[in-house]
Amino acid sequence: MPDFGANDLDAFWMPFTPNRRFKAQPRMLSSAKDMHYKTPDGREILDATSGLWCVNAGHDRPRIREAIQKQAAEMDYAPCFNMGHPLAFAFASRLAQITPKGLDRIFFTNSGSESVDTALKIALAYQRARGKGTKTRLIGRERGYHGVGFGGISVGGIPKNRMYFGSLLTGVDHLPHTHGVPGNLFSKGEPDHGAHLADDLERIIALHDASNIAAVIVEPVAGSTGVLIPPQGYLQRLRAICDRHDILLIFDEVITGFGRLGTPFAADRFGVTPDLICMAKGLTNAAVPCGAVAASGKIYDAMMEGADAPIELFHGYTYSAHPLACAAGIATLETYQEDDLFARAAGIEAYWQAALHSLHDARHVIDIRNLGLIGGIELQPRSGAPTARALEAFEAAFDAGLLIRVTGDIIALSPPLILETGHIDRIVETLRTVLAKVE
Ligand code: PXG
Repeated sequence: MPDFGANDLDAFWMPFTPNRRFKAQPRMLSSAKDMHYKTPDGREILDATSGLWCVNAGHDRPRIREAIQKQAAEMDYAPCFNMGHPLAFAFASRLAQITPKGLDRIFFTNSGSESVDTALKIALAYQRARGKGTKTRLIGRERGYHGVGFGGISVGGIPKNRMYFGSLLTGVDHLPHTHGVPGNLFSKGEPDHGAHLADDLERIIALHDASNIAAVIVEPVAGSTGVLIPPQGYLQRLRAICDRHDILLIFDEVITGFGRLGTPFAADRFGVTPDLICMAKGLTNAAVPCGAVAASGKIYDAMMEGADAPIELFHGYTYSAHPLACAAGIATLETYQEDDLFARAAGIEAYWQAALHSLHDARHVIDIRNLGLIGGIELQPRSGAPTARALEAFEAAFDAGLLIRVTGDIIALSPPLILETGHIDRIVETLRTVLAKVE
């Protein structure tokens, strides 16, 4: 095992990790620049996952680093409860310039999970503020990932993320997920079939009545569950049904925001405007933890006008609009703009798609799907040992100098938007070699 100096591996209880397996054979990252990490023993690792879908502009961007350093020297922290600091307002205004039209009220959080719980709470409080207090039910989707707060796992649909944690929120229903529709295997971009799955929302509404339903929340493209691309027309149909029944639509864009699909938000790519957008990750290029919820003016105004107390929303975090996060966030948005990174992602999407689909005949591969700079490669699970094959592929890829992400038996890829065709070639070649080797 490499020498980690004074480090002992026992104390750190690692998140979403098989701790004992990892600690028997640790994989460490010690520095990062642009498209690459470095290990403590100096090996370069090509980052095909933007960390965890978050370092969209690539690692260690000077503008972002310098903004954080400057802010740390100027003011480390300031409260935002009944106080303000200029960067918080500047960051919100800046962000509101790239959110979809009308979604220009920004509530800051520190993570995607907090953004989700914030959006759900805003949805409930909004319904009440406008005199529709019976609208309390929430609708998520099977296989959805909305972080790890109790709200998020309640509307989420990944069984293992829910089953250990008690009774969760009551009053939640789930739409069916959109995967496995006949004719959709190896789809390039949005699959042709499956828009009708949105109609299940009508069934849930018929059961509970719209007068009891506050909001529907979905990831426009489901990421963590293994890259599920929405069928053509599906999100448009969800929006139409929500409109028809006066139900809020929340897009969880923690992964799809900030250029991942070649547009600022998935809402732009699909031409569907939700009422609330959850974001995090690429918001600050992950350099400082930060999340946000963008709400429509309609929601904000109703909350201001309908409030029955001077504080209109009893919600917030010590670190909402933390000065370092605001500094990092403004510099991140400037970096995206200066380097035109969203358009860059759109420009390289066709090459990415063709390269990924060239793996259709690689060993173990049973499906490939893609949109924007996202890719999913599904492997045939090993008989009697689901997830083992993908985990071994992950470990073998790391040994071969490539960082990928696996979930179940699916490889999920989401490289920084700065990547070049040569990086794509390396990703695909390494994967082919790794898949040939893994049993
Ligand atoms: N919503 C979505 C859609 C996410 O993808 C969260 C909420 C929660 O964000 P925080 O910041 O609380 O983790 C996420 C997070 C993976 C992976 O490998 C994905 C996430 C987190 C960790 C790993 O797929 N997404």
